[in-house]
Amino acid sequence: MNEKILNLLRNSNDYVSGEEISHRLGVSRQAFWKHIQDLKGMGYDIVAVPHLGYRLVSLPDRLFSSEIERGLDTKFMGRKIYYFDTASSTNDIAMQLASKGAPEGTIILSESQTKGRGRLNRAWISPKYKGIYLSVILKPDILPKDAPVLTLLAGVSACEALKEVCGVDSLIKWPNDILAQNKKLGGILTELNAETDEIHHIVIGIGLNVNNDKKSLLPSATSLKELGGENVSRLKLLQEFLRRLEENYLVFQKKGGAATIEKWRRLSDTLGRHVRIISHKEHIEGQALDIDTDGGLLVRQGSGIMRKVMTGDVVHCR
Ligand code: BT5
Repeated sequence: MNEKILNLLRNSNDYVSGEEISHRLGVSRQAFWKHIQDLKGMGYDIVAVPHLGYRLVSLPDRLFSSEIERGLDTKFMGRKIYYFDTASSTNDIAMQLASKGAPEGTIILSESQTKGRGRLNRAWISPKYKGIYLSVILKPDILPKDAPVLTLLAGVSACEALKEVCGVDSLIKWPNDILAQNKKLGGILTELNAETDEIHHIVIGIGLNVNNDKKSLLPSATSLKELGGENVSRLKLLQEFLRRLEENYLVFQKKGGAATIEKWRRLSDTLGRHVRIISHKEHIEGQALDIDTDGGLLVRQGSGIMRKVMTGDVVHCR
């Protein structure tokens, strides 16, 4: 009923009388009034003027599923939404839901995370209502060894959405950092449930700093608000990201990863640089030459030997 009331208010540029709404929706005046209080409690700014009625002045800065669904034209990406005000980690919830059969394209969103994670269990700082903390369930018909391309695909989709909605030029530091002005704007955490030759499901987690104030950010981090000086609609950015993710993923499913990798090369901040790659196994230093078809980074060491790196933290040396 809340949604129906909202739709009526949205579709009117003027005040709508409470009596008319109650009548049209077949609810009592008292029940209608309760719904209005409910919506106000959710942050919808609804003004009531005696003899004129009700008017929707502004929407809350929340990623409610009903708001996301409006205007989202994807086929399956974000068609099933789990929304939380606070969650431990959206990736953990997504892994559980996927194991229970949640369909491809299901998304899990939270306004804040108490145990937001990066790779190797590092913390992802997730202040309430400031960023986008999203996990997407995918079930691609690919071998587990090719899954890293999906991290690249998510990064490309994020950069495309950032450009489209905010006009921000962002770059990707291999494999999963979204950078703007050399600072970390977002990160991607891809997790799989797979056997040797079969993927059951993949969860792509993405965290983006949107309306964070400078003082609440790590020195190595930035946010869209810091970059542009004003608040950004998380809702529009999220919708565009889902749209781009679906578009790129459909191409990937049909034709393989070549198009993703081509786009990634153009958005890469790593290729051509002298890099140091730190993994639990070893440190490798050399020139980042290219990206392989499975998403691995090809590095030429000082000795001339070519190495392919599948995981690790990259330091851009120069
Ligand atoms: C990442 O890991 O960059 C992946 C982050 C993925 C977060 C999303 S949020 C939704 C979903 N649910 C989750 O639980 N996770 C995903 P990594 O490359 O390991 O980088 C982690 C490092 O980034 C930390 O050790 C910090 O140095 C830094 N960091 C932490 N929070 C940050 C933030 N909000 N902005 C920029 N840098 C941050």
